[in-house]
Amino acid sequence: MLAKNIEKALNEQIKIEAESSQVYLAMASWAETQGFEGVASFMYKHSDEERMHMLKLAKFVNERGGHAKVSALKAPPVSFGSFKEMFQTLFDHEVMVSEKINDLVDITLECKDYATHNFLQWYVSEQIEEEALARNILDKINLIGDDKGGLYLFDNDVKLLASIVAEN
Ligand code: OFO
Repeated sequence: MLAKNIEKALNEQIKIEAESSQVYLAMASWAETQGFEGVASFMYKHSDEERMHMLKLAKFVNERGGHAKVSALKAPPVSFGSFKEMFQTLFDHEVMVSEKINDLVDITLECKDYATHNFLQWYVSEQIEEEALARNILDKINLIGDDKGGLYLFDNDVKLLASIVAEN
């Protein structure tokens, strides 16, 4: 059975994952309108993954006798300036999510809720991968700058990355 404070904290994380999905969906749509098919498909997939993270949490909360809440979400931005800014936003967002997951892990230890602690380890590992991926893309785009040819090749690269992410 989940303690009330853990249920509340998990519900806050459910909202964060849902908002992440929305942000990446907005990024996908913006990239698509800019003609960057690879970046768009990467972001659509990333948005789906965040929804999966949200559902995994919701199912866990309900299985443990709590109630997963579906909250109103903050609307994400409509446009993102440049691809460099967009990937910086993505990276910063993932760092924020990692901090929230770490806070959650802290609470489970304080409350000696080892089942939730164990469940959250999946998210801890996932965040290591997501931060590394975002950092990797950001490094690439920082190298390219505003070079149009470079951005075209980058888009193709990211498209490949999206298909690899989809297979896993
Ligand atoms: Fe990208 O974050 Fe979910 O967990």
